[in-house]
Amino acid sequence: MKTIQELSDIASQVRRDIVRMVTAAKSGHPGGSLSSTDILTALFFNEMKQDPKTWRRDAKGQDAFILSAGHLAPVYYAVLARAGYFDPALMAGLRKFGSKLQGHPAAGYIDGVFQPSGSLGQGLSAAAGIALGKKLDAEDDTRAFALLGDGESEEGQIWEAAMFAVHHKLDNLVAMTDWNGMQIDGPIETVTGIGELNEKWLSFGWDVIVADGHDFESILGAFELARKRNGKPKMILFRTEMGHGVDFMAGSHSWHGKAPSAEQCEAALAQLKETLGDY
Ligand SMILES: Cc1ncc(C[n+]2csc(CCOP(=O)(O)OP(=O)(O)O)c2C)c(N)n1
Repeated sequence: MKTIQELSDIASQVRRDIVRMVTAAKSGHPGGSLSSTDILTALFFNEMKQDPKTWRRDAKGQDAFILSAGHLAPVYYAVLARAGYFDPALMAGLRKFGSKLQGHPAAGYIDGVFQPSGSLGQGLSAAAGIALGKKLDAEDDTRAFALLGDGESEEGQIWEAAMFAVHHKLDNLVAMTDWNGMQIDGPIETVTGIGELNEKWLSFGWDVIVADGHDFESILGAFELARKRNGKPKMILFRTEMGHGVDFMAGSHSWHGKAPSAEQCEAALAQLKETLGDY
């Protein structure tokens, strides 16, 4: 278990990794990666039962995580690398031809990836399938997690999975939403309003927890609540800020899928503490 300070230090390094990777690739998705950094850092370093040394793609005997919002690959790769799933040097190859780190996660290239993603809306269904499999196998001590975007939640398949998970009483399923209020074309409410997400998930029969996705006490508290099973799948709605940690990216959808220039990269890195060494 990491302390709050340690988690915060790792998250700072992960944010540096994201900025450097996307700058080097000259493309990618920094905004949502930076908004979900604290969530995934806390998840991988303190919450999930998963060990890089014994990781198995069939998810048996360990927790599973599906990045449903597959465009958030930069944060996923950085957290996996820093947690010991693969050599951090691989991060330099993001989006390059032949690299194991494609622009959206591909399964079978690096440990830690159970399911390819990038086509929005599918990952919650995959996580629900894993959770149901664990129930059928009577594997009670491990769970399935999925991270969704709030823009992604405009996809119909999300709500099919929501009904499926309640129907099968998948209380071993923990979904999380990076609720940054932005998506590719602008604020969610101006693209296709999703309204009060908490009311929606509640009305679908889920156990809903709302937390601050940039406060580790709040994130860990939400995970603790989610651990208490009560017969329902859990949705943790994490309030976040697009581009969090880099002042000129913060709060703007324009950084959804755009690479910083070399100068912008330096300016961003200067705002982020280096703790583990750049790859
Ligand atoms: C099925 C599908 N439709 C459209 C896209 C293109 N797309 C990629 S990311 C994105 C917006 C997602 O918004 P959100 O989930 O809020 O992510 P964020 O902007 O916070 O990174 C869209 C429309 C896609 N990847 N898959």
